[in-house]
Amino acid sequence: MTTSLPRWDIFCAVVDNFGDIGICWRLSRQLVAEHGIAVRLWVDDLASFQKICAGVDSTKMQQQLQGVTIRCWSADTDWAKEQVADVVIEALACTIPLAYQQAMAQQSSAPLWLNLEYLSAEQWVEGCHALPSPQPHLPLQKYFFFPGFTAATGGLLQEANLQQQAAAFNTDKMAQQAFWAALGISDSARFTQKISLFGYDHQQIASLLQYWQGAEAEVLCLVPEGALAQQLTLLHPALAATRSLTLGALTLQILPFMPQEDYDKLLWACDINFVRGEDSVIRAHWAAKPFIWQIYRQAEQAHLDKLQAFMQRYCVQMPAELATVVQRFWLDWNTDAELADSWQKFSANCAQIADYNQHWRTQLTANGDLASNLVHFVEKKFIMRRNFS
Ligand code: TRH
Repeated sequence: MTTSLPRWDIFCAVVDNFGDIGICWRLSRQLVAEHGIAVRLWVDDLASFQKICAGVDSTKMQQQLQGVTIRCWSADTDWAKEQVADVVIEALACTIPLAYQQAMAQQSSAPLWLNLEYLSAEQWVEGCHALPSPQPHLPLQKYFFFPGFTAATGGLLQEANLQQQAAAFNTDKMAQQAFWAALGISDSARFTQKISLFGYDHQQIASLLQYWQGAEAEVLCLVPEGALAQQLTLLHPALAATRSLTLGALTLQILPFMPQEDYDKLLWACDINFVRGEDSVIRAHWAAKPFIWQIYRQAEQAHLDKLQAFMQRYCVQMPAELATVVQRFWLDWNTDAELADSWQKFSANCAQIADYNQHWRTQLTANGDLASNLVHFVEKKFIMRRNFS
């Protein structure tokens, strides 16, 4: 007897930037590769998708990549012709088309419908994770599934072999050299601090650049193209043409956007990582180097509450003095503050922060990864349904 693979539909609406598609693509690949699930990923912006995955053809309505069926989610999609999946995920607060919702309600066995929520370290998340939410307009329930930093949440996205891959890369000098050479950096060993700088923008970025420029140690600062790279180019117009510039002890280099796998290597290869949004910050956790998070800005400074909640959780087992230093620079990086002074203290404590981050990574890994936690949740719900029908 052949049993068909469970079929999951993941819906991704790209709001802006790359976090939405970054998370959905990572999750889709992992469900296919590690859980043998047939995944259709519906994306409404293939051009953004192509930036993080060069294999995507932005003109195709349907394509297959790394075992995932990628479908262009457009206003013209005829939902009546589409088979409804066994599990339906609406990712990061997107809303799936009403016609598809109605088709779900008409199935003899309704699919399991999940809302994969935004990441937050706030306390209330634990109380809401996995709760059902009845839909007044349809005989269906939707479940909230929250990623998070504790065992009472859905955990964080992490591939099963990621830490082994990172450890292998970190001990393989040839692989590291090849990585730097591919970025056009032939003398990476010359730099005392290699810093990846992925962020939005910062009013006081010049104060940090000036500090690095005048530092005793040689600093290599790698800036992925985007808002922050543009800001640096306004400060140093020569960067527009040369993409690389040396100013005193500082070498600045703008990087082209790279595939997700290579971005992971950048985080492993650097000594300090500035990250942002929702996905790169989690990759920085797994790299376990000192990192600084620039949180996605929200109206009325709502993001600062989320930042505080995360810092409290993250720093809870840190020695108090170290926690003060870390939180000071993180706050300065997320506001308009001048950066040199708090950076100096953060940078001086990097060895201790790196040690702590290893311990923090172990703790988070023990919560299970988000894809596996999702699969277990779904299996449990289907077993319960069978038992009660
Ligand atoms: O791009 P972001 O700012 O995304 C944000 C956040 O997710 C935010 O919460 C969301 O509401 C908003 O988008 C719409 O940052 P984030 O989340 O780190 O996503 C970046 C993705 O891009 C991540 O998957 C890593 C990937 N990436 C590459 O693949 N190559 C690269 O060179 C770089 C720099 C990133």
